[in-house]
Amino acid sequence: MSESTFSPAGEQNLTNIPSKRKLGKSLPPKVIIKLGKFIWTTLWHMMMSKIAPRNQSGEYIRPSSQFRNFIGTQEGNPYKPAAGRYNLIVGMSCPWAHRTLVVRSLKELSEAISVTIVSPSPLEGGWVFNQQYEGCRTLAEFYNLAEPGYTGRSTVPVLWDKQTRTIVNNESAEIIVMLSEFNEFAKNPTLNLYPEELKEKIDWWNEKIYNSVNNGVYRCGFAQTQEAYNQVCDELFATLDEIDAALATSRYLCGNTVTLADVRLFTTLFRFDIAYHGLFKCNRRRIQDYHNLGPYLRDLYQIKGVADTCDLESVKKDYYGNLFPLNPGSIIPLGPDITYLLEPHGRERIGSRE
Ligand SMILES: N[C@@H](CCC(=O)N[C@@H](CS)C(=O)NCC(=O)O)C(=O)O
Repeated sequence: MSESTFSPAGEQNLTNIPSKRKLGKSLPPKVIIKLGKFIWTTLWHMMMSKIAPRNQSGEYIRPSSQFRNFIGTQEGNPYKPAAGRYNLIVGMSCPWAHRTLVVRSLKELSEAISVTIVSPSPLEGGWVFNQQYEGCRTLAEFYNLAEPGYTGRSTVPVLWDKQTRTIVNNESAEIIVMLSEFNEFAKNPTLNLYPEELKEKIDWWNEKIYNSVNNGVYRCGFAQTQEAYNQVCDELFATLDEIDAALATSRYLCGNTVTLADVRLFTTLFRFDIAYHGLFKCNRRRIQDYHNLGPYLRDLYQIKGVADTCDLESVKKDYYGNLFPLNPGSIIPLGPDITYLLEPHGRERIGSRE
């Protein structure tokens, strides 16, 4: 809304308010706008600095994850692979947690690795367990149980070791590597999402996709200056254009086989038209309007087990309802209808999935 279109909409209702309180009537619109803008902008920056630390030019800087142990069979490693020992804590709206669910589903690890779901609490400003877990109500309490005095972010996903009661790892990029090597307990052990011969290519895509796309959408949404937003939005769409071009001749990012690079891209693409396009102002184009990215998203969505990990309602509710500084009214949009994700994708013509 521009300043010139401002009209105190509640003016008629003010007639029942004692005259001393008719602030809206006594102050000229210009003053109300200036005052409102000043108060809101100051509050907005204060709140944004809590949810989204920024650098000097107003660009969002994502804090790094702090629990970085690996599950493995090496001597001396206390975290040995085992069925029933580890638990994944996830929020259904979170794209980083979603990656771990996709890998767990593709590798058919649901009997070996359990899942606990947390939901965001707008009042507490963090995740809370749907049912108490390890005696904790909030994820912040849980992080403190794992590491007393912990003051970092209490993020999902978390890979929890029930045996030693410690957080093994809270970095999704590493958890998905660990899970894809859990073959002994997987019902789909032959699927290799990180094959040796493709590692270099997967890592190359990963780096590009993390900065400009996975984190790029957040950098757009959390930018605190116009310049920072312009720059990251350009970078995001330049990368999406580049990926779209690559997908013209390659069924998946690294050929005819699905890899961790696709998993990482998928969870951001799934949320793009639903939340990032509107709430994060990533609106130069929708994914479904891309010539190759749209069908590619449908292709991945239709792989057995993937759609079950996608929770449209949580994505809408959590992004629009909980990121207060970006959507103060917390109105959750009715759309989009995502049944198009089930339409034929036609990607077989590029190559058959291996
Ligand atoms: N680097 C982490 C990032 C995870 C992350 O930022 N998760 C968000 C939800 S989408 C979160 O839990 N945020 C809570 C907070 O920052 O307090 C990963 O990839 O695992």
